[in-house]
Amino acid sequence: MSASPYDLVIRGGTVGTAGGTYPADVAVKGETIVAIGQGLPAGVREIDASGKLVLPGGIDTHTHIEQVSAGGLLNADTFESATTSAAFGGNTTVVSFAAQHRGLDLRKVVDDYAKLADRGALIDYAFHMIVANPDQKTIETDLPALIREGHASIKVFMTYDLIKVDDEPLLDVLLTARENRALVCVHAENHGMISWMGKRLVKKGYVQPKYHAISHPRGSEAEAFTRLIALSALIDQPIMIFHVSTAEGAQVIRDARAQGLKVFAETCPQYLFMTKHDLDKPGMEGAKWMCSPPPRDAADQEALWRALALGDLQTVTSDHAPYRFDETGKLSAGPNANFKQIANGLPGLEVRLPLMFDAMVSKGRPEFDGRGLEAFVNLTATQPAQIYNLPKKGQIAPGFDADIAIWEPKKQVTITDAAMHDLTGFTPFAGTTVTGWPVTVIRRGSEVVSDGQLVAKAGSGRWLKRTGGWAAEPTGRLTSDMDPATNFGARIL
Ligand code: DUC
Ligand code: ZN
Ligand code: ZN
Repeated sequence: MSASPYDLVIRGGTVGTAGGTYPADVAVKGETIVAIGQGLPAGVREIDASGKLVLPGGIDTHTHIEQVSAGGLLNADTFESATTSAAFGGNTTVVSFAAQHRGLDLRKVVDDYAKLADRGALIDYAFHMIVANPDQKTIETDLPALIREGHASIKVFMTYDLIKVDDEPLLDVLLTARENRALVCVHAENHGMISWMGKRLVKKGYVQPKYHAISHPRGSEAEAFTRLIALSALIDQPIMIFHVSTAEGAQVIRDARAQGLKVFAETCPQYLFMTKHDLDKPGMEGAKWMCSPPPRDAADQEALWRALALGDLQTVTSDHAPYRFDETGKLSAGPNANFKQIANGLPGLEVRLPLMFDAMVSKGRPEFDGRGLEAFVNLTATQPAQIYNLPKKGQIAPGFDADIAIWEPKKQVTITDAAMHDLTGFTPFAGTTVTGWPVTVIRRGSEVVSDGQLVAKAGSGRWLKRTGGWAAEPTGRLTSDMDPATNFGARIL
């Protein structure tokens, strides 16, 4: 009898891809998907997926894991706890941050985070390099070398006193990214507006968590997006705008893309399912809903859903930023801290996909015109892989990594603090009931979660080297400011 050609066959399920949904078996050899079809020969191992959806594992491209904040606060998760939580939520890849702070050497920072992830991660991972110290060594030596070594994305902040990068060094970062073929991700809010509002509010005694939402004016987002887009267009460098929260911000992105600019953008569940009113809770409770930018209004939620359906926004990430509701996290400045002293961020790795699946597939958000499942896969796995240069991820197709989440589409789950596998201790989505949950999660052909049980070991995740191409080419069009033909022959780029 000949040996089976397949190590694993996932049999009898419905395969969901960005392009369509159809019944099929999926065969895996080693770490790779090798065949898709009906009635495939038996594999060495078989998983019965009848009645279930077989989807690409989720890719969460904005997660803060085991990260030290600019203020010196270590967040609650380790790579082991965060990636365990991610896997229970149907993910097989995360991109987190190697966070440089002022005065730190970027190469050492990247090495340190790489060691932590190598030891702890259960699913595959990559890093965005946060640049907060754009000195000559970082810009001219470390960034080019690290990009060449496979760290193909950079993150910068336009706000936050201790890490913000002003326009001129931001241009340096954008140019270095262009010359070395990396994507630049940006936290874009107008620093002056936020800082001024925050000081005024606190001085007048408006200190509860709900005033955090007021301290980030809606216009601070559109202003920073517009400025950032002008900076990136000047040197024709693709950008990714993180966590879009307002209708006006989404419109700025739509207009830029309509001009053919290489502007990508994401939003997050907190902006699709929460509003600023969630911060209005007794005492300090509202701190659990505090993130930056803050959740906005119901009309913004609707605008963001439309922007997702229109393709103006291409990914939905968690912006998982786990701070416990105690003195190690949110309340590190004491139980009566003002909102400026409370760490921003909320956990979301485990619930990002179920929340989106429930809205787009189970409840069938009308914007997606009956193609909610395809759009869900596209926004949470396929496009993230394409934009961030992960060529073997994000699709169920022969030749791709066998990163697969098997979903029970009718399983009802009420989200609770206790059920989460991260170390934050709470979820702002507690009490929400969703329909649809991933029950088995496979990473490169090996189960990480099997029928709701964790079976993978810490350290089995792998660093994803992102080289050999640039997922987001510049437009190739120079602005008149940079075109030698219109500026007395000067070659600035
Ligand atoms: N906002 C960020 O920009 N990062 C972490 C968490 C948050 O709320
Ligand atoms: Zn941010
Ligand atoms: Zn973030």
